[in-house]
Amino acid sequence: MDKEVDYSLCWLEYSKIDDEPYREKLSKVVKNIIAVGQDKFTQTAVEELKTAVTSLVGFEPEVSKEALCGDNPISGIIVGNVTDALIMKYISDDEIQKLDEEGYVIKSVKENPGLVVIGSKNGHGLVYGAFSFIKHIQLKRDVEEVHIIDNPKCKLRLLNHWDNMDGTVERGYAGRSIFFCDNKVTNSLGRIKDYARLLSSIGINGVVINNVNVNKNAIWLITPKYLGDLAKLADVFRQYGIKIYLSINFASPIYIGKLKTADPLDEDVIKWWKETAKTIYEYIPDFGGFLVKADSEFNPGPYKFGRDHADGANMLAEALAPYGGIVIWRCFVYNCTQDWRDTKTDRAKAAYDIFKPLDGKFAENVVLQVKYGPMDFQVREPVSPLFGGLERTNQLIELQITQEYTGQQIDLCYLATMWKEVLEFDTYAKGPESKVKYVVDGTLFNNKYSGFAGVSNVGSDKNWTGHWLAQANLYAFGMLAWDHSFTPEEIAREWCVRALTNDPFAVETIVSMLMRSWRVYEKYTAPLGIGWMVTPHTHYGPSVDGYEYSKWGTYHRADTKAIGIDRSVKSGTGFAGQYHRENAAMFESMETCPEELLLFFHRVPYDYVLKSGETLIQHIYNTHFEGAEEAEKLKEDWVKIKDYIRKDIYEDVLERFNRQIENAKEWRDVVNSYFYRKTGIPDKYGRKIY
Ligand code: GCV
Repeated sequence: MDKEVDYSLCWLEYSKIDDEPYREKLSKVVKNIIAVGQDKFTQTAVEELKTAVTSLVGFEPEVSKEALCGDNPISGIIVGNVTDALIMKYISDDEIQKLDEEGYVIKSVKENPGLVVIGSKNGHGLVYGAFSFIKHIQLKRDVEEVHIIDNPKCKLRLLNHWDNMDGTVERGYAGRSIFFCDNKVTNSLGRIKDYARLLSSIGINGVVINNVNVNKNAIWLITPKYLGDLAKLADVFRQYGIKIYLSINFASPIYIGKLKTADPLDEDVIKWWKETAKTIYEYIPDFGGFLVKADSEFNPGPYKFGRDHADGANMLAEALAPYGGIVIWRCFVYNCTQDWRDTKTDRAKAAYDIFKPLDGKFAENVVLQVKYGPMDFQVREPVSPLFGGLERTNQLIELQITQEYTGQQIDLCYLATMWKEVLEFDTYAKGPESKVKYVVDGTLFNNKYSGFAGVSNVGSDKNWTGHWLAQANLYAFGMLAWDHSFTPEEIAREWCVRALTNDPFAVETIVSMLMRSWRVYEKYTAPLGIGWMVTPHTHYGPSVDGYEYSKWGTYHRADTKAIGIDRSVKSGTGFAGQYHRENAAMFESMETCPEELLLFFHRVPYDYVLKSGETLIQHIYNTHFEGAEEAEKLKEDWVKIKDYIRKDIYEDVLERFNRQIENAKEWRDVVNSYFYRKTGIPDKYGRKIY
């Protein structure tokens, strides 16, 4: 595949399979590809299989069409729709019944050894099926007896890019935007195609390409000024089953339409959005829809016009409905000009207070996008009470793949372990087993739209994600969005074999490093769920009081006796009461509150004894010493596998670990000194604090 600049293809890099007996077996199957249909998805699937086989096995397979293959092909991969006669010959009605719209079957034919069939109900499924088979052979799985029937669990599997048109990426740690440069849409479509391939191979079916903070030129993306160029991007993505979406500015009718208002109930405003939608769909017939950050962090929204979020979202939804588009409306709404002296206002409560009363009032093509926690992507937060709280509203979970608060792709932090805990959280909305995963896959409340939105960690860097190992987060996001039953460990292992090395010792070492990295990061940063304590604005490195006297609603309120926020119903802000009964009771009391969230829910004296038998202050010291040591251990492990890793990757990652170790020490010393000075209580093990 032609590349304009040098960059990695991550898990689609395809180096030749070194296991000869396996390659030989495989060669029999992959020497022919029989493409039943002629549509663009079949072409994509065939092209991908051909590229992969050529590199993995070492020869170019023959591609033939239905007419040439006759009734009884000897061996090869048949790719086609389940309604095609040739495919129907091998795939039973029963199997077809099990397929959803985007699902696929991969099956070796018993009566015809050496023949593998990939079938799906629609084109997207065929592309997913092709990528799945490629994964199958990269992982050297059996090709003689393969039988996979797979469907995505969630309908929407989206990436949000916080890319600005000047080429910067808000909270981006991997270089510049791959979509925009100098206020223009990129014409480097080769890289976009490779991006589409990577995303499609992990099941992503939509990308929002611009930042949710929509300013300046980006406001005009929804106009013909940019739509022609965007249509070219959409063409590339379409080929891989991915739709493009745009973030919009709610006040666009004023900025672009020269109207006096953007009031969602104003006739002219309604008309303006309808015309805008019509124009967009003329350029991009399968445009996904709008993502909206409204009345949030200085972005305009319906409040400005005396309306609520349902009024705003539904008006836009009506404009998109004739074309099948959706409105994704973010719930990240809170008072960002709070007085820190005000102890009654609790930012954690805001989203639920605002959106719960609107439950059931949104149009059927509106989806609410809810950050996993009630604050803002901290290393540890409770699950947002909107999951399980919203019972009659479509919803997406918003996860942050980009490591804004989790080490900025300098520090290693594999986020799948955190996401998995979030997904496994039981909301009790309909009794036990009402887990977040069943909210976001739409089954708990029978939603028309639901799924995952991940804030992308991708940029123009050679390795796409800044830290090579941060590719694992992108990979894991796609895998979990496709099927939340995957374990973080199996995802890490798969990614590692596909993208880095297949040496068993190296693989197990890297998997272990990934699996412990979130906890390591948590240990040396803010303790027990209190969050923040980061350097203001940049959000990397420690500043314990950095956000303490700010307007952002992000306080730990440490004094000489205690730290934490009382969010109980009995004596605090009442946030704990936003959960269903079982969880409300659990969070309400210090004794039953999970300890990792203790300071999020409670104000705790430093001499409070934790379940480990250590006091709170001692726990803070211990975890910070441990975290810094464990960061060094990550580097030591990496050094051990030097011989199994490509030299440039090895060196790049080593450099990141050196920086991580410095960061961890800085955190350890700043946090420990802060609490030692506040409390005057020494470390019982007599370690040097500063
Ligand atoms: C895109 C946090 C980040 C902002 C981000 C915002 C959001 O506040 O620091 O950079 O803005 O979340 O999610 O909208």
